[in-house]
Amino acid sequence: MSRVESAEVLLASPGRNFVTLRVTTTDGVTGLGDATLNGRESAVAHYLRDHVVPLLIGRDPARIEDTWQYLFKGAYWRRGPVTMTAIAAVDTALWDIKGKTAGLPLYQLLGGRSRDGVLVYRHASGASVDELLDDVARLLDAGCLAVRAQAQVPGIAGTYGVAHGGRYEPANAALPEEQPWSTEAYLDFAPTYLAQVRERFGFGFHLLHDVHHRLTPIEAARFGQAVEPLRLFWMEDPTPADSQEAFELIRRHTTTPIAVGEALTSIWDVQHLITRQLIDYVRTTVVHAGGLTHLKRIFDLAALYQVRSGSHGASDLSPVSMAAAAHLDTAIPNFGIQELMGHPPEAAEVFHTGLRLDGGYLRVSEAPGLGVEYDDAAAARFAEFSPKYLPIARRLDGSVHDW
Ligand code: EZ4
Ligand code: CO
Repeated sequence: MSRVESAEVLLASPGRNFVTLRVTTTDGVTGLGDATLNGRESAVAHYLRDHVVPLLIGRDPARIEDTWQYLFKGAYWRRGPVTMTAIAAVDTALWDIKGKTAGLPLYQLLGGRSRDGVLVYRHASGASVDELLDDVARLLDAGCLAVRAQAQVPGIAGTYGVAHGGRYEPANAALPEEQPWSTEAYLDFAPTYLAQVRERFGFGFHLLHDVHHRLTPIEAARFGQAVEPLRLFWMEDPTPADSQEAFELIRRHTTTPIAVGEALTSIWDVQHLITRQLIDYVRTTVVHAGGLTHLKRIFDLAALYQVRSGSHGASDLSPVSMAAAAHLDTAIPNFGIQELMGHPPEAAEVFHTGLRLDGGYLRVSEAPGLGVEYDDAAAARFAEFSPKYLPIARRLDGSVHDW
């Protein structure tokens, strides 16, 4: 019987830091899993090396669910992003191995194809409204069907989501950059630029916006009401979901759809949001929510309540994650949309994915498993791995705000 022979934690920084787990079986089959936790990468790398890899050696790689339960329940300590990302990396690698062993692309093992392509949304941003409008035009001209729009709030340097020099990479500093925040300025400004996007480009595409945890529930309710005529596809993370009940207040006041979950790691973190129908899209991901096994469990629960998937797909989720997400998105009945931010060009030298962007749709390859190859020679060219932090937000009075 095949056994896990080795598991390597691979660090590379092709344009940004990525942590990858590669599991190899005694049959010589390899599987890949993303283990990148933005700003906290080495915590997961050490968790894997010190506490997980020794448990994998000699295990039956076919026992994916059992391995998930073993790592989750065996840790004793519940959930947490470091643990859940480490479990996700193992889980994804084992699914990759199962697909390669079966000679089938992963979506076939997850129930087969439910759709021809995966609807993706891309990012438009600008330091001014004119710059944002140009960026939206660029994406629509390229055939994009869904666009997330973010603009710099006047006077608020470093507003979340705004690219500088064509690139947006929030974890950019050796120590956290501190950015100012004004809820009042944002609430006055954001609805006006979103309105300008609709005025210029109409309603023939999906328009999204990420509030990025910046509002209280009642402020979020006001924002949602203000943008109702713009028919957003969603407002994302209107308030932190530390208290899931907080969304009841938002929901009482607005029909603007809500998406939550990119920073959450388990089914219990979204249970109340889903079962009380407080959100419309759940943004949990393969890499941070315990892998394909656990994410499918979340999406199956969501399906019972007409909540659709809308997985996080920022540049800090590696191409391995994006491939895994695209396979799951292809298979599940209640897929909604997939974020596709894209990666620095160097990442494509290390990770060869068979993913294809075709108009507004992402398509998986028919290669067995995830269909991703890790190029060790290319990774060696990007071996220098230095810690990078996400920014910190401070209100104008100097106190810390949710970033
Ligand atoms: O801030 O991935 O919707 N996307 C986002 C991201 C997150 C980063 C954090 O690592 O909110 O840009
Ligand atoms: Co977000």
